[in-house]
Amino acid sequence: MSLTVQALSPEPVRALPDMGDTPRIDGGPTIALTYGTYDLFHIGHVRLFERIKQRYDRLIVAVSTDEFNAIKGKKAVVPYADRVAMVRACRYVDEVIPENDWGQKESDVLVHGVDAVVMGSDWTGRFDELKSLCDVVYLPRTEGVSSTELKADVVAAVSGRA
Ligand code: C2G
Repeated sequence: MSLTVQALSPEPVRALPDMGDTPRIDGGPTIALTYGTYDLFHIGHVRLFERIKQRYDRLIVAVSTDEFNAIKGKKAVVPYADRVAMVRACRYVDEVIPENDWGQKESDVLVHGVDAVVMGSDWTGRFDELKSLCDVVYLPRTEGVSSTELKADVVAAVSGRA
């Protein structure tokens, strides 16, 4: 009877679903990735980052460029460079990358060794195609605040309707 040693194929390293505090098999920091425009940076954005960092060791934030927002049919009040600076200044954020198109997510996950893509609940289901590569987590939005509402409040205030 000959004993042959068969090389085991290395399993992809990633954390268990939504239990971000579970250490990675390679012992490295667990990594989360999230996407957004972050226009008129507000408490809803901060609370999302805070909750992600309660679950994962590192947070990478992909900020939509002005060109990509045009593709999304959105126009941010705050220019891209300033939105990046404000997101980067948030203590929960470890790295900022640009979001240039809808199709970059799979390569972002692979290039950055992401354990989980985390989005607010208004995106529920829309990132599920990534589940073959990493965990996909949707967290409840912070109620009562949004960039759109803030814009409407400013317009109302300026036009004396507030
Ligand atoms: N968010 C939240 N609570 C709010 C407002 C926003 O948790 N009150 C979350 C959203 O759910 C999202 C993130 O903050 O996960 C960023 O929101 P937006 O800046 O509005 O992002 P959006 O323009 O929807 O871009 O490819 C995905 C897109 O880039 C998402």
